[in-house]
Formats: sequence, structure tokens, C-alpha cells
Amino acid sequence: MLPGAGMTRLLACSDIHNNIKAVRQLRAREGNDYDAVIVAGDLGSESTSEIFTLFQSFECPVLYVFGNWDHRLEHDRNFGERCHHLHLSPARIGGLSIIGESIDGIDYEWEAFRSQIGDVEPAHVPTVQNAFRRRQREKLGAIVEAEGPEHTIVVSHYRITKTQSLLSGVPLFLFGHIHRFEDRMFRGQRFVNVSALDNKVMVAPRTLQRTTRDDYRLVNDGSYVVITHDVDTGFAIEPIRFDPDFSNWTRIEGIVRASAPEVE
Ligand SMILES: [Mn+2]
Repeated sequence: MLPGAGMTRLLACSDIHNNIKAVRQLRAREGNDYDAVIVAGDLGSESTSEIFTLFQSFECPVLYVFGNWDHRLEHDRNFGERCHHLHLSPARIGGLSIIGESIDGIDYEWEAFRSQIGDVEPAHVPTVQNAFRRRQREKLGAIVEAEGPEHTIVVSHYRITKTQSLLSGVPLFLFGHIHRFEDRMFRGQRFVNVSALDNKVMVAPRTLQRTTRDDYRLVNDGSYVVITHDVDTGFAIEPIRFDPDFSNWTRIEGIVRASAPEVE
């Protein structure tokens, strides 16, 4: 057997929020030794094409779901040859099947579902939407069952709950949205928050005794996850932080001024 056979390496991130600089930083840090890049939603709709162009330079499939920042993106939009929307659509990578669920974006199935049921009182839309999502979750469960849950990874923006009933046997769930790394076992299933690529921290120059709003700067302390799958030993999850140099800066806690200039 070749060395590394049976090994799959995945680069997983989430919550980009149009921050193309953060994607450039990630690109500069990592080599082209991944079998797939996974994005767990919140790409944002302002720089999406450029973001996908950068991800595709990893020369492997780019697998993604949408999050609550992505309602302007069409479910069936083509972002490039290597890009694959995981929404109810598995991608086979190595010996794994990776599938996902998007919670936002322009969803033609949802539009069709709404037009089928006719006029709905605005107040009842959430109820109808929940019914639609339940149906989608059932579809996801059926696809996972057909793919073989034991070698499937499920990707979503929000953490999926009640996985024992529809997604039992799935060893690994990836999600984002809450900007904090997390790696937790629950009833034999592993839930990993791959965290936020866009994680701006407010700072001011350390040399200043007193600071005003004009002194504030933003430093991006993004994070992501490297996943290694070995057929014999299973999944290894490694969280990685940009960990920028804060030695010249004082952190400003409790204030976020989004318009502050970014430190290069
Ligand atoms: Mn989000």
C-alpha cells in the first residue's frame, strides 16, 4: 500500500462574511495538499465569486452550504468547475461521503413549494417554512441512509440537533455560525464548530496613553480546522488560528467599530 493511502485531508472553515482578505490569509498559510475544502456557510454575497476563485486555487473540490448571510445567493448558482453545493447533494471524497443542508439562499424548491400551497397569510409563513425544512431534513436523512451513514460527514451552518432520529450513525457533523471552536461528542456523534474565518478584533496602538475612536484598528484573528480521516483510526481534528501579532496593540474590549481601518 502507498504511504498515505486511506488518508483523507479536509480544510474546513465558515463565517467569511465577505472578508476576502481573510480568505487570502488562509490561502497563503496552506498548501495544495487537501482532498477538499469545506465552507459551512456565511460566505456573504459581495465577494462570493472572488472567494470561490481563491478556494479553487487549492486544486481540489470546494464543498459548501449557505448560512444566514447568503440569502442573496442562488442555490443553483455555478461558482466554478470545482465548486459543489452540498445541499442535499453528496460529494464523495476518498472513502467519505460529504453532504449538507443550506438554511438560506435563493431556494427554487422552497419557491415551488410555496406556490403549490397557494396564498399563505404572512403570519403563517414561518410555520410553512418549518414544515418545508422538516421535509428537507427527512430527505437529508434518506440520502445519508443510502450513502452509508458510518462514512458520512454532514455539514450545516447551524448545528443540527436531534440527529439520533434522522441521522443516526453519522460520525461527524460540521457547522459554524457561533464564532467559537468546539469539538464535542454527544451520544457517540462528534460535533465540530469549524469557527470563523472572519473574526475581527478591535485594537489601538500600545504606545498611546489615551485613545479615541480614530485610533481604533481591526486585526483579523480568524480560525479554521484541518480534518484528517484515516480508515483505521478515524477522524483527527486540528483547530488552527491565524494568531496575529498583538504585541504593538492593546485590545479594545466591548466596542466594535466595523468601519475602523484594518491592519495589513
Ligand atoms: Mn451565521
